[in-house]
Amino acid sequence: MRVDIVTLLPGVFDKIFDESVLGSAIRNGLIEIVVHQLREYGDGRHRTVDDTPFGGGPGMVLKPAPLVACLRDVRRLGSSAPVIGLTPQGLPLDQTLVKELAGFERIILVCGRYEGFDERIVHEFDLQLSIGDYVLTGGEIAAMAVVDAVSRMIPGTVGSHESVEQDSFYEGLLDHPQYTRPAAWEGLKVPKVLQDGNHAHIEKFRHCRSLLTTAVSRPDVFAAANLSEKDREALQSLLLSEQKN
Ligand code: 6GU
Repeated sequence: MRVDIVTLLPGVFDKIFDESVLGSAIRNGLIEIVVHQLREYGDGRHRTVDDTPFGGGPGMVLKPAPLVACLRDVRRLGSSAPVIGLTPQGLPLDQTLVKELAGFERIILVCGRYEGFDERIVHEFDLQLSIGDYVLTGGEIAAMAVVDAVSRMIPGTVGSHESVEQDSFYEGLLDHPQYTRPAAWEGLKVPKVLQDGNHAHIEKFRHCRSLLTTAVSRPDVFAAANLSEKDREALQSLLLSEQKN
C-alpha cells in the first residue's frame, strides 16, 4: 500500500515512520509513505499557503490554490487513490473504516492546519476524517494515527495476523483483559482458567470477559454490537457458572 501525505510539517513524520512496527513494514516494502510539502505550492516569494478568514475571526485559513495545485501533482504520482482531508469536521474514524481504508492500494492524506481548509476545495476530498471529538492544532497527528491503524491491517505488518483478529473492536467488541507473570502479585491472582492450558475454556473465558468489559466500559459500543449466537452462549454460560459457585 502507498500513502501520500500532504502537510506543512513534513519533518514531524520522520521518527514515527522510522521506528517500531511502521518502520519495519516500510523497510519490508509492505507500505510506502511519501510526504509532500504543501508550502512548495504556496504563492509568491514567501510561498504563502494561508490567509485571514473572510468575515473576520481568529486564525488563518488554508488558501485554495496551493492545495489544489499540490493535489493535482500528487495524484499524478501513482495509481488512482481516494483523497482524504483530515479535519475535526470529518467522519469519526473507527475500526470498520480503518479496515476499509486498508483495502486500497493507495490513499492520499491531507493535513489541515490553522482554522481549516477554504470551503471551496472540500469537493477535492473523497472523504473527510476526524480522529475524535477534540481539536488538534493540525492534521499531522491524525495522519499518523490513520497510517498506524491502517498499516497494522495489512497482512505481514504485525507479527501474526492472529493478534490483529483479537484486537479490540475487530469483532466490534473491546479486547479481553490480559495478564502476564507473576501469577500472584501483591495479593492479586491471575484467573485460574488462564493457567490451566485448556484452550477451549480459555477462549470461552476471554470471550465472556470481552463482552463484560465492553458492556461496562463502553455501553455505546456494546449497544451497537451485533451479538452472535456464540456471544449469547458465552453470557449464558456465565450465568450458569454463577449458579454453580
Ligand atoms: Cl483530523 N484534525 C484536527 N486538526 N483536529 C482533530 C482531528 C483532525 N481529529 C480530531 N481532532
